[in-house]
Order: sequence, then structure tokens, then C-alpha cells
Amino acid sequence: MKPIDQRTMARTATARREFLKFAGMTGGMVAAASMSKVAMSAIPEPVIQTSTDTMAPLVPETGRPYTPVVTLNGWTLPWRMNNGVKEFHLVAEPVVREMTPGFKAHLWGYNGQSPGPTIEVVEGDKVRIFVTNRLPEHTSIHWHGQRLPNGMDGVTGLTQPGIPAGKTFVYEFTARRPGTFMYHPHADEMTQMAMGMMGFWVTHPKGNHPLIDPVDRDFCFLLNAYDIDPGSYTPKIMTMLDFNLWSWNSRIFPGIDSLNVRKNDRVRIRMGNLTMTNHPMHLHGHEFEVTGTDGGPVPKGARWPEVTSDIAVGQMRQIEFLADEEGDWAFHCHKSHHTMNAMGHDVPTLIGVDHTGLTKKITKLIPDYMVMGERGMADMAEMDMPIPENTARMMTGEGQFGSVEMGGMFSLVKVRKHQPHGDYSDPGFFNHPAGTVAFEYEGEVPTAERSTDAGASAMPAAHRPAEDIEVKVRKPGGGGHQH
Ligand SMILES: [Cu+2]
Repeated sequence: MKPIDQRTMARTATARREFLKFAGMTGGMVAAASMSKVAMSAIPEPVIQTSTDTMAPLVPETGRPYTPVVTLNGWTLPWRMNNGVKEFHLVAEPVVREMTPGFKAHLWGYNGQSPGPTIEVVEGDKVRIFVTNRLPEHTSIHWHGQRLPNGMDGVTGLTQPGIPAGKTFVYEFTARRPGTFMYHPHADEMTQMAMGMMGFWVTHPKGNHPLIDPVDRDFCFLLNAYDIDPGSYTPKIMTMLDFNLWSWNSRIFPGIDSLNVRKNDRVRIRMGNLTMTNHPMHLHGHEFEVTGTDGGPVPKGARWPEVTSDIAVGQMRQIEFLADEEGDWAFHCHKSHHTMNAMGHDVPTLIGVDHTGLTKKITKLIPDYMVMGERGMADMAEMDMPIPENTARMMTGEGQFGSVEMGGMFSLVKVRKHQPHGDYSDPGFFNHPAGTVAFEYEGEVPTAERSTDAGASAMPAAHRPAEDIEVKVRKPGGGGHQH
């Protein structure tokens, strides 16, 4: 993470170039010196951001105060106040997103990134959002979960015409209730969401709220998924179930930043699911409570402790916990296929199959041939198998004890006694106190008495096969997988 002041970003060369291009497009601008005046009278300068680093929280300098969120591998969109209205400018456009080092995807997003920037406002704020469409087709934005006038709801054809390519539309409403929301197109949705168009929205409470407690750290990210063939760059948009990249904010492990906190911090994590399946999100070492959904804060008497919370399609969950155990705690989707990167699905289970001899024969024909999965798939994490250019490794991530053998929707919550307040930088690997790491037993291991009993039945069977049948476990192969 780099402590970049996002207001400075607006003045970077990229943003300036983008602005000039944009100003030229709207036809008003000649001299850069008159920019601020022109911008104030017309439309805010679009801020473009192309770094994949987690940006420092954007502390508000105007409007009502609040404790800002930290968007994992993302950022918050700066705004300007114009006669008491908070004005934002979103630009829908094609972007290149590095999903993990060495793997870039050609996506669609907002302001240089997929997902788009997080929008943070305060309950009661009057909000005006300019949306410029630089996509090759029309779009719109739906403000998921908001109370607003029907005509601002962003459903193409139903509540507004689509925003044609090259045009800018304006959305105006009051952020009426505090909570965790998201935004996404409601125009050619299947394509535009499969291409990465989405963003986070947080409405902070105005003053003290009986159901929204102050926290020390407030993180947010969207769960999203892509189907990008190994060696290619663009997602397949027709895929409904068989995605191969399971991401948080369009990043996959080990490209997802860790959530770094100080011991005894109260931590809030806000997540929204814009994939086609549910994700049971699991935190190690702590218990959390779901304190809010996209419908609002959960009444205190209705909260219960959990270590896994399932987030269904189109839902948002806001979890909170006291980070009182030091360590590097895994935090991940509990569907094991979702903590892997691109892989071929038509791989039969080869556990227990003896390839001796066969490999030698095949190697004569195909020098790079490798047997996969003879002892399980863990070898995949370490073997240096040749993979196509621009492909993420299926299982990877080097921990201090070896490969973590993960991918996809996986990261860490790092809890440290000495993490300074407000410091989100990565403290490195946890230094385990002596005697607190699982270790090898080096004494004599007694031989186990093996049972030959096939197990009891609930009741006697009417018929038995002539010979006992013994099967081996094999994951279902062939087409039509569901995750
Ligand atoms: Cu999942």
C-alpha cells in the first residue's frame, strides 16, 4: 500500500491528459489555467487511477466527517462540493487490470479500474453523479440498495434510456439511509458485469447510530468471477457457472493485499457478491457477527457469532470482530474450488494410480510431460510446469513454511501488537512465539490396529451382491460442473 493522497492524483499527468481529452470532447476547454473555473461551472474532473495498490483511506476534507473505509486493492473516488451537493464523476471504460502479478485481464470498469472506485458519503448527503460512457455500447448505473426516486434507479428501458456511447448522464438523489451498498450497470448486464463493471458504495451514519458502532478498521471489497482461458486476456461473457477465476475486487491470490490490523482493533469487513454463486466467507482464529446487510444494520439482539458467513448472489454482508489474537489468519471463501486459479476441469483424479513406466514412455514422445495428481494435487503448487503466457498459477503463494497452495478468493488478516494505529502497511510474516507452531513427532509411532469391519448398517439389506464391490473416490468429471 502506498500512502498516496488521492486529491493529488487528480493532478497527475494521466489525470490531466484524461481531463484534457475529456474537456476537448465536451468542447469547452482551451487553456489548462482556466480548468478549475470551467470545472466548477460544469462537471467535475474525472479522476483516473490505474495502480492496483490498496490506497490509504480518503479522509474527508469537505462535508460531514466520518471514518473512511479501505478498499482492498482499490480506492475511494474524490468528490467536490458544489452548493451543498457532493459531486462525483464516474467514467465507464475499457481497462486493463492486473489480477495478480504476471496476469493481466482486459476488462471493463470505471475510472481506470475494475471494480470502479468506492463512493463514500454520509447519511443525508445530497449526491450528484456524472456518468460518462466510453464503452462501445450503451450502459447505465443501478445504485444497489439505495432509497431514491424511481427515475434514478438506473434500469435501462424501465426507468431511463441507456446512456449512449460517448454521452454523459447525471444521477441525483439523497443518501437516505446509512449502510453498505454497491453499484453496477443495469444495461446488457450479463456482458457488462462479466466484464468487471461494478463498484462499492458506503453511506456512513450521520453522528452516533444505535446499531452502527465505531470501528478502528473498516475494509470493503466485492466478490467477482471471470472466465478467462489460460493464455488469453478477455473474459468469456456467456459463462454462467463454469468460471475459472474467483476474485476479490478483480484480484486473485496471491495478488490480494492482506488486511493488516492492530491487536485489539475492532474490525469491520464489508463484502458484496456480484458472481453467479454463493461464497461462504470463512475467517480463522476469531468469531465475528454479521452487523449489517444491504438492507441495513442488523438489530443487536438478532446477531449471532459465526466463523463462516454465506454471501448469496446479489447480497452484501458486513461483519465485525475484535482482532484479539495475534497472527497471520487465513480469510477465504470456503468452497475449495474458489481458492484456486485457472485450471482445466477435465482432469481425472489420479490419486493412487501408479504411473511407473508410463511416464518414461510418454516423456520420449512429449519431453515436457508431467504426471499430475498421483499423490494429490499439492505438487502443482511447487512444480515448475510450463504454462501459457499471461496465465495465473493454479495454486501458489509462498508462506514462511512453504507454498500455501492457494489461489482465487484467499487472503490474510494480519493481527499485530505493534501495528501502529491507522497504519495499513504489510507487517510481513508473523513471528511465532517459541513452542506455538505444530511440529513433527520424532518418537516411535505404534502400528495401528486396522479394522476389517465394513461398518454397521441401519438395517439388514434384502439382497447382497454376489461379490463385495469396493470403489475409489473420484470427483465427477466431464462437462456441466457446478461450483
Ligand atoms: Cu466462493
